[in-house]
Amino acid sequence: MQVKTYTTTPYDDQKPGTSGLRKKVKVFQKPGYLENFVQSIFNSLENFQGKTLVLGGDGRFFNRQAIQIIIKMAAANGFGELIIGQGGLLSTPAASNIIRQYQAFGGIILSASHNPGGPDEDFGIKYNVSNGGPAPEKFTDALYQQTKVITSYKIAELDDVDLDSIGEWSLEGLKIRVIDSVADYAQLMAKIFDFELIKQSIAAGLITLRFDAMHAITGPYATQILEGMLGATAGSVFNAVPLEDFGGGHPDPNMAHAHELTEIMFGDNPPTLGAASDGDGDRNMIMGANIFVTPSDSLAIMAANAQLIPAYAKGISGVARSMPTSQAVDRVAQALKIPCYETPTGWKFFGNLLDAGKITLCGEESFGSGSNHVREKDGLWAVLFWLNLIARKRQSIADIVLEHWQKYGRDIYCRHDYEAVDTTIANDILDFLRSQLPNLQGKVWGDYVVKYADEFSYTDPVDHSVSSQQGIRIGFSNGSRIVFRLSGTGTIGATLRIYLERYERDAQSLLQDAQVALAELSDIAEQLCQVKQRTGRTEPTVIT
Ligand code: G16
Repeated sequence: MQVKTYTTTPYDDQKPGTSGLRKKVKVFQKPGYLENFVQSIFNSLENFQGKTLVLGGDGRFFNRQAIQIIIKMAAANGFGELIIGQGGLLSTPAASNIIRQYQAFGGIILSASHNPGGPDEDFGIKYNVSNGGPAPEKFTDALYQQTKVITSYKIAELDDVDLDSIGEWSLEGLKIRVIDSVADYAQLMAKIFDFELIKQSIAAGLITLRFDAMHAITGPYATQILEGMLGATAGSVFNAVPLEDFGGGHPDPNMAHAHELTEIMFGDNPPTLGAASDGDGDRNMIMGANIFVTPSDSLAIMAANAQLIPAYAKGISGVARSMPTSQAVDRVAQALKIPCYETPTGWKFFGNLLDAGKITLCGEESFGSGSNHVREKDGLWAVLFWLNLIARKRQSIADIVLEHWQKYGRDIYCRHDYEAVDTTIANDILDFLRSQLPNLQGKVWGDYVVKYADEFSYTDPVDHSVSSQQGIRIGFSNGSRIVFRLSGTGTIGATLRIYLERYERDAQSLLQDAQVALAELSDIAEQLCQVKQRTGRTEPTVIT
């Protein structure tokens, strides 16, 4: 195999964020930009010669070109085998499964998740390790150091690989396997859930559903599983064809962006379940007829009912949630007498807990939930969980949620995002918040008395690594919380996220509108961070 070494100079902006490196496509198209990052990944790895690398992405613009470049770089650097999703497509959870199932050394996943796609939009790349999960911070820190000192990268002189034909062949000593992107994942789902029961419930008309694939990666997965294997009516999955620009949409499954689904679920004759997934298939939104289930509630309800699902029938060992996720699941864990871990934002922080068997289920407010079946959050898995749950309980989603609140109380929750804020202003806001922390305890706003105010720091219970500066928490004596942090996934300026949470136990108040119930906390948040005053904005860019 002919290998060419190209000299290069470092780019200074290749620090991975919450989930890999995300930038505008135009940035990735700069000479050597992608190559520098990929070579830096390889330079941070050891003992991979002759081993297997999994490759796939969410199909967004630049996916195919990037995959051809990475194939040649992986070959030049000494990988022995590449497993690639057909068409260069693999959802993030499917890629995680392939890494585990085929015992690969690791995988490169190309995605900017829920961010828009197209020539002027976003692209992303991340490395997953042999457990199938995102590389831990120790690795991404080392990788960042490599990007700062890189001087050359290697590319094998090979023809482009035919990504569209399933098969196996050898290319000058390198084994290449192009696999069906959906088949292994679909089989895994059939092992976890009671497909027969769901199928019967759908056939009997007890369950109807609509799934918005948002022209993103889950289209083929959802069509095969929901319509093909479970018998949902043709067309139940809509926006099902993955497009390089997601049809011009923003593939983020929330009520702001999945508005078509939202209209169906709050319209006449809504189906039993409505769901959506994101660009790379790891996020999910769950809706019932006239109800939106917050991701934090969804996690809590899953934990409370896990024993109804075949794979979790013997019980769950523990649960985890990211720090800004509501405390709803904590209450379930307490009732089940199992541990509940609070981790920083980022799925990578669940990996050690899952590997060590300390938790079975985990989730985040950012529309992500998952279990020990893979090491990524999994959008379609969550949808199947809810379908299995409805089929077992024979209740509507609204009734399941209400019953849960009646038993555990409700953590009324929402997140306010201020996007594309000038980075200096955003950093000043965080500094301003930090400066107030020592004096906040005991401060009173009406019913809200500050119990604690701190900056979240996490010590991993398995490898004892410490992650500090993971968000500012203000906790109140009535159980309410306000959390502030800057997003690690945006590509323009900074995104300030404000997470609001209020606990309600009173049966008469369970059904309140979240925005109304959280209005006072939102005012307190503004007094604390002054985002409106400092940016001149009058309201958040997105409320989820
Ligand atoms: C990624 C991470 C999640 C995180 C989310 C939002 O999700 O995997 O763990 O919660 O970003 O992060 P941030 O608040 O820093 O923007 P995804 O779906 O974008 O890959």
